[in-house]
Amino acid sequence: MTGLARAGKTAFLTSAAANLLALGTGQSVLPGLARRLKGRSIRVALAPSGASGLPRFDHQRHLAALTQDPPAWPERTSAASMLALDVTLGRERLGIGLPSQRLRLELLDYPGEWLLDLPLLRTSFADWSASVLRRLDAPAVAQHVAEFMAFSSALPAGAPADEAMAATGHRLYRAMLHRLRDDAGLSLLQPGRFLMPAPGPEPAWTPFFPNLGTAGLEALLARRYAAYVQAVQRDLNEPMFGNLDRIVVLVDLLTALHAGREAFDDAAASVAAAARALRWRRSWVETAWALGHLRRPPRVVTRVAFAATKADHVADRQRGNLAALLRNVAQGGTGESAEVRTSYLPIAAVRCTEDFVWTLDGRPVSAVRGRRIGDDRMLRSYPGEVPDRPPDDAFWAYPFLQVPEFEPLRPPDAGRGGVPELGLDTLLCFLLDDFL
Ligand SMILES: Nc1nc2c(ncn2[C@@H]2O[C@H](COP(=O)(O)OP(=O)(O)OP(=O)(O)O)[C@@H](O)[C@H]2O)c(=O)[nH]1
Ligand SMILES: [Mg+2]
Repeated sequence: MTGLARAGKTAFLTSAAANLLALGTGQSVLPGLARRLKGRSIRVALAPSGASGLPRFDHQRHLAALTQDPPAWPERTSAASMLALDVTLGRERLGIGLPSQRLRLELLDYPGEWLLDLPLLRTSFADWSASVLRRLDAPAVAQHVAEFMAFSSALPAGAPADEAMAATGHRLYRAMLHRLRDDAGLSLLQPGRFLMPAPGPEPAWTPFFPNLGTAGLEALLARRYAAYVQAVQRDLNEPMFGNLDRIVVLVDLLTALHAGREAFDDAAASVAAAARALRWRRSWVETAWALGHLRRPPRVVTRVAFAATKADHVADRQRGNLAALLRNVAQGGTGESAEVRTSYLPIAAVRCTEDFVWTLDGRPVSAVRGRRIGDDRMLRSYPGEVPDRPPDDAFWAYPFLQVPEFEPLRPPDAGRGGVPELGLDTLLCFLLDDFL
């Protein structure tokens, strides 16, 4: 499961675990999945993450945030983690006497920033530098990139391989990436590990930055870039990424629509890049196996779900457009084929609002209402029309009014009764279809 910063990954895992655990205790949650069980019993238990070197997803702590009074959101996450569930299905009535069916469901919280590193595997340092510097040369980001760009343009073409210079450029570039993400709301930011470092100490080759030149400094930066790309490649061989057989990509398009045209175009470019990376990951992994670079045969990704998150910000009748927008933005996604099934869904893993009809200027509109974090009163919200394709000028004349931070609906029975969701049920049915 992957998604850019703030896309809703932690909320998704917390809700998926809570709802599956509740289903296992006979609560009436996940109705679609329950129907697919056709009367079979289901048991679900949190499993230790086994021999994996990854930190375990702290389900209890995240659920505790949602169930406190008033409910709060889980904290930001700064590393990959793994949630593991053991699922046991009883046999259907006709299968009495047959052994039950068991599944270890491992959900990896894979930072979206790292997904955006995959395209680097096929990009040289010179090409990467040229494309980054071109993108930074836009008026919309000028205020955020000024310091790095001043440094970059002052570098003499024949700069020697100087460690201090590499370190200064790196520091400025990295600070700029943080500003572009946190202040400008951009997401197509590379390399991803500058924003979301891999666990463990920072490797010595880390200090590099995009640069166009021909001399010693350039060669040093290019060598470090190559070492970075090699590390990305090596990780594909790790259980972390090499062993996936289905992928969920979470995308917060509504916030991007609110943030404005530049931020939206950038988010769209990130989703398209991620979808492309997933498309050729298959051929890449297969080639690596054929060439003997992998220790064991690769798993094949059979299902990819693109989910537009926080869909409870808009009313039901707009959510179809939201899914269509995501499909268009992913530009055909991973490509439909016999082996890979792709789906586009609107979801709210942790539902905060209910739909209602609001009369605005004498006309009824489908709106939502919920509590804003830290405010007792109900807030009514109609952010605007969700476009079904990347919006045109007319839309940007009136971008989304608001995407407030809502308070989660209170989960029944301190979370033991599941977490109110929207569309998560459908998504889980899609992912687990063959098992069910
Ligand atoms: N309305 C609504 N808001 C949501 C939902 N899921 C997440 N959010 C909002 O989005 C924020 C980010 O959600 P997280 O689950 O922490 O996102 P993340 O991808 O884990 O974020 P990082 O770990 O910081 O990268 C939350 O704090 C909520 O404000 C949802 O289903 N509905
Ligand atoms: Mg998180």
